[in-house]
Amino acid sequence: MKILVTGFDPFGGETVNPSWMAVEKLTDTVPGAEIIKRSLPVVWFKALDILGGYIEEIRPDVVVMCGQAGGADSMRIERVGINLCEAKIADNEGLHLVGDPILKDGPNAYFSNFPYRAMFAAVEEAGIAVKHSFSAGAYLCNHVLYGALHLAETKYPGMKAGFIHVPYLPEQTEAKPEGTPSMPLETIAKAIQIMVETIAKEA
Ligand code: PCA
Repeated sequence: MKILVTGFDPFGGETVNPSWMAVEKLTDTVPGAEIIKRSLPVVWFKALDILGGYIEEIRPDVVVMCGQAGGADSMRIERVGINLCEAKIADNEGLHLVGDPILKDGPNAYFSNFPYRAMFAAVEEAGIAVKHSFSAGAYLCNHVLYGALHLAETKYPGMKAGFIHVPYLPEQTEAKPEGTPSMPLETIAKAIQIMVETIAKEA
């Protein structure tokens, strides 16, 4: 089995993105699967084009995309991608979208189809905070989740996909309001590693 795992570039004034830092730390193989790691730009439609290119080249069985959710106090397993581009901030190339569809005439939403329940249980068992989430927002993380699930539906039958949101690193919260939650990089990386190992067993 091949599992493609992605993280994002830094965005929104941050100098790092814990999602890519954690993905980079994953092992290259787990029992039953090869892990292929790639980063994606925080740029509307370009991120999807690049992801589509990786999928075409690698032909993964499962796509696990990861991104930063500033303010989250746990790992978040995203269960839904919606057909909407709407954000308070522009992307990394200055494009600001408010209310555009990702795909004109596309379905309103897709559900993640990676083995989220087993992934949740395995991370919880390891003592790491994790939640199911029913909105990945409407910025780039939702964008690639919806896009990957649409590709699975229309072009790569049987491919599974889903999204994992991760908290800030402690160092990112130093200049932010007191109480802004964070998680150490090692913990985030361990949680993603456990989820990927679970996918290799379950998917
Ligand atoms: N988080 C953003 C986009 C890139 C990232 O890491 C999001 O939640 O949409």
